[in-house]
Amino acid sequence: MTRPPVYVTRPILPPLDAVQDLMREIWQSRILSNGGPILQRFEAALGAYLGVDHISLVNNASLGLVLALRHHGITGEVITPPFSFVATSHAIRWAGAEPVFADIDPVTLNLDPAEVEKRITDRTQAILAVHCYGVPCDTEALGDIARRHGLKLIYDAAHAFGVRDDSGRSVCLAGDLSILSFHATKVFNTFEGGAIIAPDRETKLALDRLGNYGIVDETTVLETGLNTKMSELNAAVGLALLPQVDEAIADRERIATRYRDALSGVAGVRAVCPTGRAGHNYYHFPIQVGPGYPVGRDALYARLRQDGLFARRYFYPLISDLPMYRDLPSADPAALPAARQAADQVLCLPIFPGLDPVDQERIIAIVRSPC
Ligand code: T4K
Repeated sequence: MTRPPVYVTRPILPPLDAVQDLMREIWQSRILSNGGPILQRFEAALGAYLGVDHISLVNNASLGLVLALRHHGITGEVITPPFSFVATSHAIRWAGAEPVFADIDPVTLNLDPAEVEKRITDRTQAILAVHCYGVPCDTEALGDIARRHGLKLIYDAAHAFGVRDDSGRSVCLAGDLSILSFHATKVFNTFEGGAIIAPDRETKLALDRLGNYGIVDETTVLETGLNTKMSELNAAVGLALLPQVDEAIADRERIATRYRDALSGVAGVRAVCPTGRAGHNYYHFPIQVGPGYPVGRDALYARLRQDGLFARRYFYPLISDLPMYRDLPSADPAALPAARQAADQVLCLPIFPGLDPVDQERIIAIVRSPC
Protein backbone atom coordinates (compact mmCIF):
# COMPACT_ATOMS: atom_id res chain seq x y z
CA MET A 1 0.00 0.00 0.00
CA THR A 2 1.42 3.43 -0.90
CA ARG A 3 1.89 5.78 2.01
CA PRO A 4 0.80 9.44 1.95
CA PRO A 5 3.45 11.94 0.81
CA VAL A 6 5.88 13.23 3.41
CA TYR A 7 6.75 16.89 3.01
CA VAL A 8 9.81 18.71 4.31
CA THR A 9 7.68 20.16 7.08
CA ARG A 10 4.19 20.19 8.52
CA PRO A 11 2.90 22.99 10.75
CA ILE A 12 2.07 22.54 14.40
CA LEU A 13 -1.41 23.76 15.31
CA PRO A 14 -2.85 24.96 18.61
CA PRO A 15 -5.80 23.14 20.19
CA LEU A 16 -8.88 24.26 18.26
CA ASP A 17 -10.78 24.87 21.53
CA ALA A 18 -8.18 27.36 22.70
CA VAL A 19 -8.41 29.24 19.40
CA GLN A 20 -12.21 29.16 19.51
CA ASP A 21 -12.21 30.75 22.99
CA LEU A 22 -10.07 33.57 21.63
CA MET A 23 -12.28 33.86 18.54
CA ARG A 24 -15.27 34.33 20.85
CA GLU A 25 -13.46 37.25 22.50
CA ILE A 26 -12.78 38.77 19.10
CA TRP A 27 -16.39 38.32 18.01
CA GLN A 28 -17.52 40.10 21.17
CA SER A 29 -15.05 42.97 21.11
CA ARG A 30 -15.05 43.39 17.32
CA ILE A 31 -11.44 44.50 17.64
CA LEU A 32 -9.86 42.77 14.66
CA SER A 33 -6.59 44.65 14.25
CA ASN A 34 -4.55 47.77 15.10
CA GLY A 35 -2.83 46.59 18.27
CA GLY A 36 -5.85 44.95 19.91
CA PRO A 37 -6.01 43.20 23.29
CA ILE A 38 -5.07 39.72 22.02
CA LEU A 39 -2.04 41.08 20.20
CA GLN A 40 -0.98 42.81 23.43
CA ARG A 41 -1.28 39.54 25.35
CA PHE A 42 0.57 37.61 22.66
CA GLU A 43 3.36 40.18 22.62
CA ALA A 44 3.81 39.86 26.40
CA ALA A 45 3.68 36.04 26.38
CA LEU A 46 6.11 35.87 23.48
CA GLY A 47 8.54 38.23 25.21
CA ALA A 48 8.47 36.03 28.31
CA TYR A 49 9.03 32.88 26.24
CA LEU A 50 11.89 34.30 24.18
CA GLY A 51 13.47 36.23 27.04
CA VAL A 52 13.26 39.58 25.25
CA ASP A 53 11.60 42.79 26.43
CA HIS A 54 10.76 44.71 23.26
CA ILE A 55 8.84 43.13 20.39
CA SER A 56 7.09 44.68 17.44
CA LEU A 57 4.77 42.11 15.86
CA VAL A 58 4.40 42.15 12.06
CA ASN A 59 2.32 40.35 9.44
CA ASN A 60 5.31 38.48 7.96
CA ALA A 61 9.07 38.48 8.23
CA SER A 62 9.59 39.84 4.72
CA LEU A 63 7.88 43.11 5.61
CA GLY A 64 9.55 42.98 9.01
CA LEU A 65 12.92 43.05 7.23
CA VAL A 66 11.82 45.96 5.05
CA LEU A 67 10.59 47.84 8.11
CA ALA A 68 13.83 47.22 10.01
CA LEU A 69 15.94 48.53 7.13
CA ARG A 70 13.66 51.55 6.63
CA HIS A 71 13.73 52.30 10.37
CA HIS A 72 17.50 52.68 10.13
CA GLY A 73 17.26 54.68 6.89
CA ILE A 74 19.30 52.13 4.93
CA THR A 75 19.37 53.09 1.25
CA GLY A 76 23.00 52.28 0.39
CA GLU A 77 24.78 48.94 0.16
CA VAL A 78 23.83 46.07 2.45
CA ILE A 79 26.16 43.09 2.78
CA THR A 80 24.23 39.84 2.84
CA PRO A 81 24.67 36.12 2.08
CA PRO A 82 23.54 34.73 -1.31
CA PHE A 83 22.75 31.43 0.43
CA SER A 84 19.36 32.23 1.95
CA PHE A 85 15.69 32.38 1.06
CA VAL A 86 15.00 35.03 -1.61
CA ALA A 87 13.10 37.17 0.90
CA THR A 88 16.39 38.31 2.46
CA SER A 89 17.68 40.10 -0.65
CA HIS A 90 14.23 41.06 -1.88
CA ALA A 91 13.66 42.96 1.39
CA ILE A 92 16.85 44.95 0.82
CA ARG A 93 15.58 46.03 -2.61
CA TRP A 94 12.07 46.82 -1.28
CA ALA A 95 13.67 49.03 1.35
CA GLY A 96 15.34 50.99 -1.45
CA ALA A 97 18.85 49.67 -0.83
CA GLU A 98 21.19 47.37 -2.78
CA PRO A 99 22.37 43.91 -1.77
CA VAL A 100 26.08 43.14 -1.90
CA PHE A 101 26.79 39.43 -1.66
CA ALA A 102 29.53 38.05 0.57
CA ASP A 103 30.50 34.40 0.83
CA ILE A 104 29.54 32.07 3.67
CA ASP A 105 31.54 29.91 6.02
CA PRO A 106 31.69 26.40 4.48
CA VAL A 107 30.99 24.71 7.83
CA THR A 108 28.26 26.81 9.48
CA LEU A 109 26.86 28.06 6.12
CA ASN A 110 26.45 31.49 7.75
CA LEU A 111 27.97 34.75 6.52
CA ASP A 112 31.77 34.62 6.83
CA PRO A 113 32.92 37.73 8.75
CA ALA A 114 36.23 37.87 6.84
CA GLU A 115 34.31 37.92 3.54
CA VAL A 116 32.03 40.66 4.89
CA GLU A 117 35.02 42.83 5.67
CA LYS A 118 36.29 42.46 2.08
CA ARG A 119 32.99 43.81 0.69
CA ILE A 120 32.88 47.03 2.73
CA THR A 121 33.04 50.25 0.68
CA ASP A 122 32.22 53.87 1.47
CA ARG A 123 28.64 53.12 0.33
CA THR A 124 28.12 50.26 2.78
CA GLN A 125 25.48 51.07 5.41
CA ALA A 126 24.48 47.76 6.89
CA ILE A 127 25.01 44.04 7.22
CA LEU A 128 21.95 41.81 6.91
CA ALA A 129 23.09 38.42 8.22
CA VAL A 130 21.00 35.23 8.40
CA HIS A 131 21.06 32.66 11.20
CA CYS A 132 20.76 29.91 8.58
CA TYR A 133 18.70 26.90 9.80
CA GLY A 134 18.69 28.51 13.25
CA VAL A 135 22.44 28.09 13.72
CA PRO A 136 23.66 31.38 15.23
CA CYS A 137 26.02 33.53 13.16
CA ASP A 138 29.37 34.56 14.57
CA THR A 139 27.64 37.49 16.26
CA GLU A 140 30.78 38.65 18.05
CA ALA A 141 32.87 38.98 14.89
CA LEU A 142 30.02 40.58 12.93
CA GLY A 143 29.30 42.96 15.81
CA ASP A 144 32.94 43.94 15.93
CA ILE A 145 33.01 44.66 12.16
CA ALA A 146 29.79 46.68 12.38
CA ARG A 147 31.17 48.77 15.26
CA ARG A 148 34.53 49.42 13.62
CA HIS A 149 32.94 50.53 10.33
CA GLY A 150 29.89 52.32 11.77
CA LEU A 151 27.44 49.91 10.10
CA LYS A 152 24.00 48.80 11.23
CA LEU A 153 23.80 45.08 11.93
CA ILE A 154 20.43 43.47 11.27
CA TYR A 155 19.74 39.76 11.63
CA ASP A 156 17.30 37.83 9.48
CA ALA A 157 16.31 35.47 12.29
CA ALA A 158 13.44 33.91 10.31
CA HIS A 159 14.79 30.44 11.23
CA ALA A 160 15.86 31.24 14.77
CA PHE A 161 12.72 31.07 16.88
CA GLY A 162 13.71 30.30 20.47
CA VAL A 163 17.40 29.95 19.62
CA ARG A 164 19.77 30.89 22.44
CA ASP A 165 23.49 31.54 22.51
CA ASP A 166 25.92 29.64 24.73
CA SER A 167 25.11 31.88 27.69
CA GLY A 168 21.39 31.10 27.36
CA ARG A 169 20.53 34.55 25.98
CA SER A 170 18.18 34.89 23.00
CA VAL A 171 20.21 35.13 19.81
CA CYS A 172 17.72 37.84 18.75
CA LEU A 173 19.34 40.27 21.18
CA ALA A 174 22.50 40.46 19.03
CA GLY A 175 22.94 43.36 16.63
CA ASP A 176 20.60 46.32 16.13
CA LEU A 177 17.43 44.44 15.19
CA SER A 178 16.41 40.81 14.60
CA ILE A 179 13.46 39.60 12.57
CA LEU A 180 11.64 36.33 13.25
CA SER A 181 9.21 34.58 10.89
CA PHE A 182 6.04 32.89 12.12
CA HIS A 183 5.16 31.47 8.70
CA ALA A 184 3.32 28.14 8.56
CA THR A 185 6.56 26.32 7.74
CA LYS A 186 8.45 27.56 10.79
CA VAL A 187 9.16 26.05 14.22
CA PHE A 188 6.42 28.33 15.60
CA ASN A 189 3.70 29.85 13.46
CA THR A 190 0.80 32.28 13.44
CA PHE A 191 -0.20 31.01 9.94
CA GLU A 192 1.56 34.14 8.59
CA GLY A 193 3.39 36.53 10.86
CA GLY A 194 6.64 37.65 12.34
CA ALA A 195 8.31 39.87 14.90
CA ILE A 196 11.07 42.41 15.14
CA ILE A 197 13.09 42.20 18.32
CA ALA A 198 14.13 45.70 19.35
CA PRO A 199 16.77 46.79 21.86
CA ASP A 200 14.54 49.26 23.76
CA ARG A 201 10.98 50.51 24.10
CA GLU A 202 11.60 53.64 22.08
CA THR A 203 12.71 51.59 19.06
CA LYS A 204 9.78 49.19 19.47
CA LEU A 205 7.31 52.08 19.45
CA ALA A 206 9.04 53.66 16.43
CA LEU A 207 8.75 50.33 14.56
CA ASP A 208 5.08 49.98 15.55
CA ARG A 209 4.44 53.48 14.21
CA LEU A 210 6.35 52.92 10.96
CA GLY A 211 4.30 49.75 10.49
CA ASN A 212 1.06 51.68 11.06
CA TYR A 213 1.50 54.16 8.17
CA GLY A 214 3.62 56.49 10.34
CA ILE A 215 0.47 57.59 12.21
CA VAL A 216 0.94 59.29 15.59
CA ASP A 217 -2.66 60.36 16.20
CA GLU A 218 -5.80 61.24 14.25
CA THR A 219 -4.25 64.29 12.65
CA THR A 220 -0.52 63.58 12.77
CA VAL A 221 1.35 61.38 10.31
CA LEU A 222 5.06 61.60 11.00
CA GLU A 223 6.61 59.57 8.17
CA THR A 224 5.96 57.48 5.07
CA GLY A 225 4.92 54.32 6.90
CA LEU A 226 3.75 50.95 5.72
CA ASN A 227 1.03 48.59 6.96
CA THR A 228 2.80 45.66 8.61
CA LYS A 229 0.34 45.05 11.44
CA MET A 230 -0.48 41.58 12.72
CA SER A 231 -4.23 40.92 13.00
CA GLU A 232 -5.98 39.70 16.14
CA LEU A 233 -6.68 36.41 14.40
CA ASN A 234 -3.00 35.68 13.79
CA ALA A 235 -2.13 36.83 17.31
CA ALA A 236 -4.78 34.47 18.71
CA VAL A 237 -3.22 31.52 16.89
CA GLY A 238 0.19 32.48 18.31
CA LEU A 239 -1.11 32.94 21.84
CA ALA A 240 -2.83 29.55 21.77
CA LEU A 241 0.19 27.79 20.23
CA LEU A 242 2.94 29.15 22.47
CA PRO A 243 2.41 26.59 25.30
CA GLN A 244 3.15 23.79 22.80
CA VAL A 245 6.45 25.04 21.45
CA ASP A 246 8.80 23.41 23.95
CA GLU A 247 7.30 20.00 23.30
CA ALA A 248 7.48 20.58 19.54
CA ILE A 249 11.16 21.50 19.73
CA ALA A 250 11.87 18.45 21.92
CA ASP A 251 10.19 16.28 19.29
CA ARG A 252 12.29 17.89 16.56
CA GLU A 253 15.44 17.24 18.59
CA ARG A 254 14.54 13.56 18.95
CA ILE A 255 14.06 13.24 15.17
CA ALA A 256 17.29 15.15 14.44
CA THR A 257 19.24 12.93 16.82
CA ARG A 258 17.93 9.80 15.09
CA TYR A 259 18.95 11.21 11.69
CA ARG A 260 22.38 12.13 12.98
CA ASP A 261 23.02 8.74 14.58
CA ALA A 262 21.73 6.84 11.55
CA LEU A 263 23.65 8.88 8.98
CA SER A 264 26.88 9.55 10.83
CA GLY A 265 28.73 6.68 9.15
CA VAL A 266 27.56 7.42 5.61
CA ALA A 267 30.54 8.45 3.45
CA GLY A 268 30.07 11.80 1.73
CA VAL A 269 27.19 12.94 3.94
CA ARG A 270 27.62 15.70 6.52
CA ALA A 271 24.91 16.82 8.95
CA VAL A 272 25.07 20.61 8.84
CA CYS A 273 23.50 21.50 12.19
CA PRO A 274 24.77 20.41 15.57
CA THR A 275 22.59 18.18 17.72
CA GLY A 276 22.62 18.26 21.50
CA ARG A 277 23.38 21.98 21.52
CA ALA A 278 21.33 23.71 24.22
CA GLY A 279 19.17 26.43 22.73
CA HIS A 280 18.96 25.03 19.18
CA ASN A 281 15.50 24.69 17.59
CA TYR A 282 16.03 21.95 14.93
CA TYR A 283 14.09 23.93 12.35
CA HIS A 284 15.59 21.93 9.48
CA PHE A 285 17.77 18.84 9.16
CA PRO A 286 20.11 19.81 6.31
CA ILE A 287 22.68 17.35 5.05
CA GLN A 288 25.53 18.17 2.71
CA VAL A 289 26.00 15.53 0.02
CA GLY A 290 29.58 15.73 -1.19
CA PRO A 291 32.47 13.74 -2.65
CA GLY A 292 32.47 10.09 -1.56
CA TYR A 293 28.68 9.73 -1.82
CA PRO A 294 27.58 7.36 -4.62
CA VAL A 295 25.27 9.92 -6.30
CA GLY A 296 24.92 13.69 -6.45
CA ARG A 297 22.54 15.73 -4.26
CA ASP A 298 19.98 16.12 -7.06
CA ALA A 299 19.89 12.37 -7.72
CA LEU A 300 19.24 11.73 -4.02
CA TYR A 301 16.51 14.40 -4.05
CA ALA A 302 14.87 12.70 -7.07
CA ARG A 303 15.22 9.22 -5.53
CA LEU A 304 13.44 10.33 -2.35
CA ARG A 305 10.68 11.97 -4.41
CA GLN A 306 10.09 8.68 -6.22
CA ASP A 307 8.91 7.30 -2.86
CA GLY A 308 6.85 10.39 -2.00
CA LEU A 309 9.50 11.77 0.37
CA PHE A 310 9.78 15.49 -0.37
CA ALA A 311 13.14 16.70 0.87
CA ARG A 312 13.94 20.27 -0.26
CA ARG A 313 17.01 21.99 -1.70
CA TYR A 314 17.04 24.97 0.66
CA PHE A 315 18.68 27.08 -0.73
CA TYR A 316 18.99 26.42 -4.43
CA PRO A 317 19.47 28.30 -6.67
CA LEU A 318 21.69 30.88 -5.00
CA ILE A 319 20.00 34.27 -4.74
CA SER A 320 22.96 35.76 -6.61
CA ASP A 321 22.17 33.52 -9.62
CA LEU A 322 18.59 34.79 -9.96
CA PRO A 323 17.90 37.09 -12.92
CA MET A 324 17.25 40.20 -10.80
CA TYR A 325 20.62 39.91 -8.99
CA ARG A 326 23.06 38.04 -11.23
CA ASP A 327 24.41 41.17 -12.93
CA LEU A 328 25.57 42.71 -9.67
CA PRO A 329 29.39 42.79 -9.42
CA SER A 330 29.20 40.92 -6.08
CA ALA A 331 27.22 38.10 -7.74
CA ASP A 332 30.37 36.91 -9.56
CA PRO A 333 30.38 33.13 -8.90
CA ALA A 334 34.16 33.09 -8.55
CA ALA A 335 33.87 35.13 -5.34
CA LEU A 336 31.22 32.89 -3.75
CA PRO A 337 32.67 29.35 -3.78
CA ALA A 338 31.35 28.22 -0.37
CA ALA A 339 27.83 29.47 -1.11
CA ARG A 340 27.88 27.75 -4.50
CA GLN A 341 29.02 24.48 -2.95
CA ALA A 342 26.26 24.67 -0.33
CA ALA A 343 23.61 25.44 -2.98
CA ASP A 344 24.76 22.40 -4.98
CA GLN A 345 25.11 20.01 -2.05
CA VAL A 346 22.57 20.77 0.68
CA LEU A 347 19.37 18.79 1.03
CA CYS A 348 16.92 19.40 3.88
CA LEU A 349 15.33 16.15 5.04
CA PRO A 350 11.75 16.13 6.35
CA ILE A 351 11.59 17.06 10.03
CA PHE A 352 8.52 18.11 11.99
CA PRO A 353 6.74 17.13 15.20
CA GLY A 354 4.79 13.96 14.55
CA LEU A 355 6.94 12.70 11.68
CA ASP A 356 6.07 9.00 11.62
CA PRO A 357 9.13 6.93 12.66
CA VAL A 358 8.31 4.53 9.81
CA ASP A 359 8.68 7.38 7.32
CA GLN A 360 11.87 8.57 8.96
CA GLU A 361 13.36 5.08 8.61
CA ARG A 362 12.32 5.02 4.93
CA ILE A 363 14.18 8.30 4.41
CA ILE A 364 17.24 7.02 6.29
CA ALA A 365 17.28 3.78 4.28
CA ILE A 366 17.32 5.68 0.97
CA VAL A 367 20.00 8.14 2.10
CA ARG A 368 22.13 5.22 3.28
CA SER A 369 21.65 3.36 0.04
CA PRO A 370 20.39 5.57 -2.82
CA CYS A 371 21.12 3.18 -5.71
N1 T4K B 1 14.17 35.02 5.59
C1 T4K B 1 14.44 33.71 5.54
C2 T4K B 1 15.82 33.24 5.77
C3 T4K B 1 13.40 32.80 5.26
O1 T4K B 1 13.66 31.47 5.18
C4 T4K B 1 12.09 33.28 5.06
C5 T4K B 1 11.00 32.38 4.75
C6 T4K B 1 11.87 34.68 5.15
C7 T4K B 1 12.95 35.52 5.43
C8 T4K B 1 10.53 35.28 4.95
O2 T4K B 1 9.64 34.94 5.96
P1 T4K B 1 8.04 35.19 5.74
O3 T4K B 1 7.87 36.46 4.98
O4 T4K B 1 7.54 33.97 5.00
O5 T4K B 1 7.49 35.28 7.15
C9 T4K B 1 8.79 28.38 2.49
C10 T4K B 1 8.08 29.48 3.25
O6 T4K B 1 6.97 30.00 2.50
C11 T4K B 1 8.96 30.60 3.67
O7 T4K B 1 8.30 31.29 4.72
C12 T4K B 1 10.29 30.11 4.20
N2 T4K B 1 11.22 31.16 4.50
C13 T4K B 1 10.94 29.19 3.18
C14 T4K B 1 12.24 28.62 3.69
O8 T4K B 1 10.07 28.10 2.95
P2 T4K B 1 8.42 27.42 0.11
O9 T4K B 1 8.07 28.08 -1.17
O10 T4K B 1 9.51 26.44 0.12
O11 T4K B 1 7.11 26.81 0.82
P3 T4K B 1 6.18 25.61 0.37
O12 T4K B 1 4.82 26.18 0.13
O13 T4K B 1 6.81 24.83 -0.71
O14 T4K B 1 6.10 24.74 1.71
C15 T4K B 1 7.03 23.73 2.04
C16 T4K B 1 6.26 22.53 2.56
O15 T4K B 1 5.64 22.84 3.79
C17 T4K B 1 5.16 22.06 1.64
O16 T4K B 1 5.65 21.10 0.77
C18 T4K B 1 4.12 21.47 2.60
C19 T4K B 1 4.37 22.16 3.90
N3 T4K B 1 3.34 23.17 4.22
C20 T4K B 1 3.45 24.44 3.72
C21 T4K B 1 2.48 25.37 4.00
C22 T4K B 1 2.58 26.78 3.46
C23 T4K B 1 2.26 22.78 4.98
O17 T4K B 1 2.16 21.62 5.40
N4 T4K B 1 1.31 23.73 5.28
C24 T4K B 1 1.36 25.00 4.84
O18 T4K B 1 0.49 25.84 5.15
O19 T4K B 1 8.77 28.60 1.12
